[in-house]
Amino acid sequence: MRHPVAAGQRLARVYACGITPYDATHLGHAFTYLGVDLLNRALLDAGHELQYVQNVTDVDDPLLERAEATGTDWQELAQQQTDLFRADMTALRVIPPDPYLGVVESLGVIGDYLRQLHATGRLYQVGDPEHPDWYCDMTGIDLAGLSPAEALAIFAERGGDPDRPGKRNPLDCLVWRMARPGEPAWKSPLGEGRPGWHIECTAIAVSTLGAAFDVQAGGSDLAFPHHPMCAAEATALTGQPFAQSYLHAGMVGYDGEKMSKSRGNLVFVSTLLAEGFDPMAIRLALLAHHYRDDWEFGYPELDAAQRRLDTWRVALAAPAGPDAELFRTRVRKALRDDLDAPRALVLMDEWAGDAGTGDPQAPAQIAATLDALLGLRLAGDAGQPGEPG
Ligand code: 5CA
Ligand code: ZN
Repeated sequence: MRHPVAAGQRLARVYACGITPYDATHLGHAFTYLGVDLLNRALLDAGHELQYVQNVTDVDDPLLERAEATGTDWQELAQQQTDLFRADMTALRVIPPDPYLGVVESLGVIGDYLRQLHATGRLYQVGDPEHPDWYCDMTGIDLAGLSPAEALAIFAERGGDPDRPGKRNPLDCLVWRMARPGEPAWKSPLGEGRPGWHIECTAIAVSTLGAAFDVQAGGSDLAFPHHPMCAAEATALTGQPFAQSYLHAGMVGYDGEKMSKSRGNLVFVSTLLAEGFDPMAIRLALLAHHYRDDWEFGYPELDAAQRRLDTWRVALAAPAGPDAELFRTRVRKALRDDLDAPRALVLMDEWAGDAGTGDPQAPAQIAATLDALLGLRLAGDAGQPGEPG
């Protein structure tokens, strides 16, 4: 869905890398998608029409391994976790993507793009004759500021296989894994199998947003290799740039380490909601950190956010308050400066401190600004996400 504005406004095209649907939605995921949400709200506020697309990695090694380890059907696991993620995002008032596309439902376009990539001579096969998997040559890839040695080490940590014998170049990435017994597989122009990771986002982004779209978003763990690999594939395919800029959210830690599925140190949004935490307090606790910063979660942050919300709610219930227009100008300025939400929250603390006298219209106008720009709905019912302003 596009969010239309006056004719002639420029379209902003945003792609967010979506979850791999197991262990969703932890606070690290939520922090990343709130960063994207701040961007989307700022774009809408600036008068752009917004086209926002997201994938869900509903078939991949880690998902299949989790399903196997827990004796669950992988499709059921993916569906249940995707539903949970969407419900959590709704509770946090994150504007939803449209389309929100799974890999399985995108296999047609992925196969089509692989056929075109093959025609460029970039694809080649590696492995035993029974399962000759397809790789894409990554010559010329942007190393995102890393040295070649660092790039290889990170590639190995994040799903890559630099040491697989037979590859032309250690950084070349798997694009199509040939069928193995017991693994899900689909027909394609390259034979029966399933896609590698990066090609899914290349195909879903290019087919929905076109080449040279505005922003690709995700956590900073996608800054290499995932985003440059998507870009290398897309450029080989279209002859044009892929994303023109990136949003990379900082990593949320817990218990001294990055919150991650493999470490198991996870705090889930759904658990916090079930424990009775106010979704707006969860949102506020996350917004208190700049989207680019790494930080460590602790429960006192939620209590502090709840107290802050309570103070703001009291202030918004006052009969009058300081000038709402000035407040909105300042909040906009903070957000247009690299989405500085923490500064916007301090501005609200200051407004709340002075509430009580002034303009009787101000409290309602302030509530509307908090809602549109920060996604914080503090008055009335919870409302529907996707309706900023
Ligand atoms: N399906 C791929 C992207 S195509 C994937 O990375 N899935 S994920 O489930 O592992 O992560 C979903 C999003 O959450 C990604 O943007 C990832 O960068 C982000 N993310 C994961 N862990 C954290 C964390 N601890 N802090 C902040 N963001 C995180
Ligand atoms: Zn992705």
